[in-house]
Amino acid sequence: MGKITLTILKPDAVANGHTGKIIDHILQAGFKIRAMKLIQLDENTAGNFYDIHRERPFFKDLVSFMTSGPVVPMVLEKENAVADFREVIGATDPTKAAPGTIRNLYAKSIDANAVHGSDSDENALRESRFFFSELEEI
Ligand code: FUP
Repeated sequence: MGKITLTILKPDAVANGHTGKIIDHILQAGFKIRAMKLIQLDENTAGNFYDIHRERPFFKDLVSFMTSGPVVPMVLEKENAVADFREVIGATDPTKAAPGTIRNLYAKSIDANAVHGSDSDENALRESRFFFSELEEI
């Protein structure tokens, strides 16, 4: 069980002014913030982050959405971080996200779904290094 996961507060969450409430939700759920920044992704960076989805039909829309405004990537720390965080955010499609989850509370659609959460320890590490290469101990 890994201790870190990577989240991104997506452009919809930032644009709608939900960052404070979402960060509070994450802290209340027992996660510690190891790293955090606000950045504007360009097409190349967003495409590389979602490289695994490059051949999927929604890839172009995903990149265009993720570059539509600033995002807030964060490295979060907690025992069993990856699985616990996916519980906290809920299903990818907010209409299927359990009541009280971040996506249930703040997401509008499957693409504008407020937050990203790593899906494995391996990806948590890769994604954390992707955004925070300066954190050598991760
Ligand atoms: P998740 O792990 O819950 O973030 O979801 P995925 O890795 O399956 O998908 C990554 C992102 O692709 C989602 F956050 C939004 C986008 N996506 C779509 O736009 N349509 C889909 O059908 C599936 C994913």
